[in-house]
Amino acid sequence: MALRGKPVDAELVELTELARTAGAAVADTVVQKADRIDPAVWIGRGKSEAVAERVRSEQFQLIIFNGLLSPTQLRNLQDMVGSDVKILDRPGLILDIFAMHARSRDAKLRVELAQLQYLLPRLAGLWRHLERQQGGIGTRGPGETQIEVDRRMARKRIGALQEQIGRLGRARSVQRSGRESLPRVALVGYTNAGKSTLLNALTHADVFADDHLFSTLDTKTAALVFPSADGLQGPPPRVLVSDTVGFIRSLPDHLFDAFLSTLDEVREADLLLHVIDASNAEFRTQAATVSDVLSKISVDRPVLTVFNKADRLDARPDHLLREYPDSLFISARTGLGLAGLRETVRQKTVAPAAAR
Ligand SMILES: Nc1nc2c(ncn2[C@@H]2O[C@H](COP(=O)(O)OP(=O)(O)OP(=O)(O)O)[C@@H](O)[C@H]2O)c(=O)[nH]1
Ligand SMILES: [Mg+2]
Repeated sequence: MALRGKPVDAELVELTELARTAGAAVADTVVQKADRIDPAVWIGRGKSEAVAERVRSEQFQLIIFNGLLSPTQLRNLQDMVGSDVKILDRPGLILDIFAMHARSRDAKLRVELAQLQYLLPRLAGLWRHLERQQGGIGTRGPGETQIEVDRRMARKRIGALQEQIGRLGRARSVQRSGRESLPRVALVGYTNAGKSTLLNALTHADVFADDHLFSTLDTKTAALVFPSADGLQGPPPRVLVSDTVGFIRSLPDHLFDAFLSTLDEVREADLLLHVIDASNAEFRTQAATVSDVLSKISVDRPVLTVFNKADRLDARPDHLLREYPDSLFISARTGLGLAGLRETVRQKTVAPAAAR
């Protein structure tokens, strides 16, 4: 893995987590001082040569760069390490994880769209590569034509995907409007904060949760049923709770755009639960990333801040209470604080409706 500038440890931890989620074992990490950057290769010239040398001698299979490589940088680096070593930048790595975790047709279409848009400007590099392998006079002409063919096909496919995704989105919105008019709650938060675990704990939905980044690409909605108050007639009050795709710092633009409409649930929610992993040293940066995304997509819904994974801390730190006075402290895993959370959600959703 290659990082640039003065990376905080957290950035290294996160990149390692991403690599692990994608199935890579990290053999070594290289950090480049910010003042020695050669724009042609993203890191320093000397460092890039040293990396290429080590990659060859130790037969590493993959290099991951913690940033966005331009198509030219990618090509230059690829030329240095040779064609059998895979080079990924951070967006490429995240795209790969999304591709791995996409299950539904909808998620698969979205990931394919983002991948094609990411690949389109990089196609020329891929082809140059093949030409070089084949070598020889006469291979260039067909190669160049092939790039044009590929680009045209990619653009056509992008158009078709956008259309299909648009259609699915409209169908979903019709479906949503046909749902019972129950209050809606959406779980938002940084990837791995525990949103899916919390959805399961609150609603007994059977949503997949695990210790990998971006486990959830398909948002699931389930009902949270409150016990009926004594003496009240009729069905017990309920709200609909939706899981969402996790956020991450510098999410690739194409992915952001492709998954944007899945956040409609968030835009239309009556209440957002912002789930924060209290045990993560970087929780403040993570929470800020989430708030930034929410304001970027102009979500202006009431937010309840929920610090999760309390079981990993000894006690609720006083400073958190001061910094986030209205927040709750819970553990989706052990159930700690869930009764209080349910009651707060009830007060902020069904209780006002009943009082009307
Ligand atoms: N110790 C502890 N671990 C938890 C708690 N809640 C969730 N986890 C763990 O944190 C990891 C991530 O949980 P998920 O529910 O998949 O997180 P998520 O926010 O849905 O993640 P993405 O879908 O990847 O964005 C899993 O290994 C959970 O078991 C908790 O309260 N305490
Ligand atoms: Mg999840």
